[in-house]
Amino acid sequence: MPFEDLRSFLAFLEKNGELLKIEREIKVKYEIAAGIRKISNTQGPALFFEKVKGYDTPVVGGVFATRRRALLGLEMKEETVFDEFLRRIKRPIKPKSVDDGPCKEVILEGNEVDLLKFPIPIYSEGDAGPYITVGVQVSKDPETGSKNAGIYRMQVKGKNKLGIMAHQFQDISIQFSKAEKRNEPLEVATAIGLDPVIPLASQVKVPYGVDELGVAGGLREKAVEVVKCETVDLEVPATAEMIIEGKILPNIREHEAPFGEFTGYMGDQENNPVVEVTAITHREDPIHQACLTGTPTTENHILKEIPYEVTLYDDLKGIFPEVKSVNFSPAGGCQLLAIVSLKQRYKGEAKNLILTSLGHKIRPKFVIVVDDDIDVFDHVQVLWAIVTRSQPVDDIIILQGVAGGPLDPSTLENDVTSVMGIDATRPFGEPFASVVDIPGTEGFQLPHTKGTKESGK
Ligand SMILES: Cc1cc2nc3c(=O)[nH]c(=O)nc-3n(C[C@H](O)[C@H](O)[C@H](O)COP(=O)(O)O)c2cc1C
Ligand SMILES: [Mn+2]
Repeated sequence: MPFEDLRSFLAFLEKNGELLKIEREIKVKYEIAAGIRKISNTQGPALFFEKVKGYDTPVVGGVFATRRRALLGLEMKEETVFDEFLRRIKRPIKPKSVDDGPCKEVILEGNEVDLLKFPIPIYSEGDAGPYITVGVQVSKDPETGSKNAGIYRMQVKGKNKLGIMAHQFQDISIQFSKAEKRNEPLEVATAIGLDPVIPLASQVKVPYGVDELGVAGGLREKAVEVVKCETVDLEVPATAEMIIEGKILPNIREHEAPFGEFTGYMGDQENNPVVEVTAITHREDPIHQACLTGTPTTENHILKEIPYEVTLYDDLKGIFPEVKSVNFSPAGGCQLLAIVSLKQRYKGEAKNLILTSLGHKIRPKFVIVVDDDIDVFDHVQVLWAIVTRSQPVDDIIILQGVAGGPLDPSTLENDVTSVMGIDATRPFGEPFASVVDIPGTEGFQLPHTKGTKESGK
């Protein structure tokens, strides 16, 4: 049975030694983030900050800081997660409308709206302010009504004002540009503190127009229950800890960021849209969920890893049926570097795969294709394949002026990048040196040593 909400998942984590309660008073500025950074570096437990100085609401952080916990949230095992995740996202289940839900226990509208009452952390040195980093934004296409859910960070700018940063090629940006052309705001509701499957499902790169909450239903094998908002025409997960309703205002841009980004660098100040908050609804005793972004590996990366890998794999599979596996390395922020293994069927297929991958919705900057005997998750094997199976002059594709590279500090122009593909497969259909093999390695018997299972002691 899937977890119904964040708190049931937290209870499960605590029981299994995966959540640590911190009773002492913690500061909202840097200290929450420092705790999450520490456990991210050590693969430690999620942290529940019971007392945040100056606030009544507790904060949980680092829920997704380890792949182990992402798997626990999905209720899947490492060995089968790829296949199971893929199977389930193929069978989306539409959200189910319900009349009421815990996210409505407290309803604040008009003058009662005050974001500053909540312990929204300041994460990294130099950040422009407090940030909501793991809210799932729900919104609708103003023309077709198709729904979307994604995670786009928001800077708290006042009691009822937020800045929002969505890359121009994200689905919510397509919706917003349609609204803006009509000089209309785009309604948006941000759900914070959700059952763990929803944030992971929001990262599946389905085509524009496909509702990620339906993907979440498929992944949980049970519909996400949704409830109508108070001030906007949207439906949100009913068991959320908190919902922020609002609208992105047309034709307004204000300073947003710097912010410690998923690339591991401080991003520059940008001009980004502004959200006017129209209502906040929450549980009687809400929990704020914090999520760290920064140098790899953080929960930002873990949240994207499996969904991005499975999506690219699935989209490639229809064109390249012998694609074997995909890795989005945390080294590339789980976005900018894709490693794909393929059993080539004909000469040049790996290069076709590079071109398709570089044009994918995820927009990697580097794509490496290796043969199917290489483990894409083992970077020594991958580098070995590059070094020994590719000739730079024949096997490297470089293109300039491609839209992509979001937040990549090496780009000279925002969101415009050069991209590179490396074909590290052996030349197709030609004789090639055989890999060194030592017969009998697997079956070689080591003498039994004290304490090993075989010794029987
Ligand atoms: C923790 C976290 C924070 C994210 N923040 C942003 C962000 O601020 N802006 C953005 O464009 N994408 C951000 N993303 C990535 C998007 O959520 C992701 O690309 C998603 O698939 C977008 O959905 P869409 O394809 O429906 O637009 C974030 C992802 C995670 C896991
Ligand atoms: Mn989408």
